[in-house]
Amino acid sequence: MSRIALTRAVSASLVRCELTYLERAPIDLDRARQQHATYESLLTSLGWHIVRLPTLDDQPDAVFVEDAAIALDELAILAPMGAASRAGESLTVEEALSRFLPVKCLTPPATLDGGDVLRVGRRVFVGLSRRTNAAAVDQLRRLLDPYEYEVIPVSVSGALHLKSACSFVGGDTLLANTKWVDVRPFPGMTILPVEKSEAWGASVLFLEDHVVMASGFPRTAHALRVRDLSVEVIDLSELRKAEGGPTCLSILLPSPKGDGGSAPAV
Ligand code: CIR
Repeated sequence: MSRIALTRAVSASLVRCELTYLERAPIDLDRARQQHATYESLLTSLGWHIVRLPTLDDQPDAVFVEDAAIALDELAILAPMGAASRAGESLTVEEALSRFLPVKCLTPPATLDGGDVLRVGRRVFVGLSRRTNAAAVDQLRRLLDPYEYEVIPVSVSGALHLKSACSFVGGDTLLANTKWVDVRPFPGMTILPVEKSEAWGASVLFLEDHVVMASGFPRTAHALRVRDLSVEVIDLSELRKAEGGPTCLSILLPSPKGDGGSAPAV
């Protein structure tokens, strides 16, 4: 049985996206759409069933669906997004998620982007970034305590989100740009550092035996392949100009109970 990935088409207004660390560069919208289609096809070929959220042409960053919510095994969580300009994305995400999972919401003053949430088993690491605050960590901890998740804050600086700076890549391994993320909250994990020349390479989408990564990081790809991971490299040049990466283009729903699968890191 396929697993479900929520995605959303590239908005016509993508060129007006939020930018925090990158200078604005011309984005080729057609190419962005082709790259997004390739991403969706790749997920499909890896056994994911794509459920498309409604297109929101007046929401520039709406293609980066991961930021609007977190999907865990037992529930999904929506939060006020860290960028006020993105608030209009949440409703359609909530509607779609509620078809699959109970949905709970964080409330102001909490702000949280899903890109700051990295789940490894029952541990939920939450990046404290420009988008996600300590109030979100507190609320999330209270919400998830009954489900026996441990919520662990992690300092992020120099990167937009926690998952711009590090990714779980299976076993006990964290691929990380250690300049952007404090790895002390990950005791017991093996840190696989990216090279200085591949600062953005630490953002990869781990799908159990496959890793999806953007092109342009050959050393990181090699380091993952020698760990016996099957690395799928795709061109995300236009979406990267909007500070997006491979994780932010989908919300991966947990596997239905009983199919023998386990949830990926999200
Ligand atoms: C933003 O600044 O919100 C978008 N331009 C990029 C969001 C990328 N999200 C992610 O990596 N999780």
